[in-house]
Amino acid sequence: MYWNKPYECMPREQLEQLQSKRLVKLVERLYHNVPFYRTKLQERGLDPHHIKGLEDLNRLPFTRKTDLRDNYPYGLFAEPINNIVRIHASSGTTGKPTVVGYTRNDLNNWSEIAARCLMAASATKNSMIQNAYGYGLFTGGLGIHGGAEKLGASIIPVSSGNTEKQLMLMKDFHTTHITCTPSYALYLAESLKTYGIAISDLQLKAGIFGAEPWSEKMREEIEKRLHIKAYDIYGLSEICGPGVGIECVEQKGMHIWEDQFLMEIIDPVTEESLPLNTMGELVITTLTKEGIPLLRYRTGDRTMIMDELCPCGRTHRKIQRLVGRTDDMIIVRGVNVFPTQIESVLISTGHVTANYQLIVKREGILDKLEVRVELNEDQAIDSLEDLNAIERKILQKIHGVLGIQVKLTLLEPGTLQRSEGKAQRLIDLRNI
Ligand code: DLL
Repeated sequence: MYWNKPYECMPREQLEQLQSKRLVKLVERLYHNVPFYRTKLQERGLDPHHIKGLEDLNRLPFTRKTDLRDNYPYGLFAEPINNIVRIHASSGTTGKPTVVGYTRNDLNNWSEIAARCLMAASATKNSMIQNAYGYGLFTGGLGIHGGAEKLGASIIPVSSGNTEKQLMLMKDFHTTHITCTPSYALYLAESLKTYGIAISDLQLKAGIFGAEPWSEKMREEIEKRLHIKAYDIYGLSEICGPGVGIECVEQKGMHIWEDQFLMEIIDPVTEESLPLNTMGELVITTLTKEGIPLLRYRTGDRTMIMDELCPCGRTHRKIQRLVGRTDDMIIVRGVNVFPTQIESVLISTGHVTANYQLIVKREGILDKLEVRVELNEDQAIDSLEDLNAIERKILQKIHGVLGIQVKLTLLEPGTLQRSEGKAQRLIDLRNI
């Protein structure tokens, strides 16, 4: 089912014409309204009439997260502040947050795509959506909220945290859809037993999970434990929060709403554009944003644009499930690994949970990795030999699949701290 069929199923030729037209207008506006972009374009000898359409995309400059920081707080805004009706910000681990501003039209467009997402992930006007993404400067809560209201579904704006209350509401309010991070979804599943709630007490049908990398194995785990369909949703605050893209019922890649976002995949080192079906860094140009439109924003997210028509009928291209962020990549003896790859292997052994943490240290020029993971609750261990055997088996599997040697620490169930939002999987002690 579609929220906006004419747009979601627009023939590709027409979609690309629309993108071209919007790109030309965008460059014109940025040139006139944002000194940062005017300078960048002038440095390349460009003014707006040089940009005729998609074919000129390659000539345009990239934007990086540091550009937002350097122009903190409002330097990249393309509208006067009195036209900005909402501010969001993402808190980096260090320093100043990245600040974004939305005009009234931006909020309308955002709720439009969030509504498309919710519907693509099986929600309808009749759904009861429990929104456990954080409300506040983080875009998760209010982004989903706007979409659900537009859709006409019933929304429970519970925000993140307070697990006991989440489960009580889920049961008493007959929640059909839950929205939160995948790691928190797993924690909710784990906590059912603690609070004496049975799956049969719930009417949950689906979950819409994103904001952090997760693996296909993690999806299987969540679906199995909560008896739901788990859909992957993508977004980032610099571009507009949740709703940039979503999986449809096919659950094979996320459609990116290409009438609003122009995507490219580049080689993060050479910055060259890469063809479809090739892994690289996702770069996004916002085509409709007024408050803070961005040209060729380097997301740092690793994925590929899939070259295939989706049976669901949507014509907007899909990206593959995100492997992770370029900055989360660990190089262990020359092998590049992402936390999600380790997650997949761990879950597939059947002995441990998806509660894990990776600790990476640098010794000389080598990264050393410690994998800390909790054993399954029902894992029978009668002796030290049993434990050693499990450890050997997991280490072999990690080596077999990923080709890396790690230190493995098996923990009692419930040892690692649970997160209510984004889980911190990687503890990087490398100081680089
Ligand atoms: O996490 C927005 C969001 C909220 C998305 C709710 C989905 C659901 P930021 O805090 O700015 O915004 O973080 C954005 O999170 O660049 C990715 O690295 C990561 N991320 C977001 N969605 C996914 C996903 C929100 N589905 C950063 N899979 C992005 C993997 C994701 N990583």
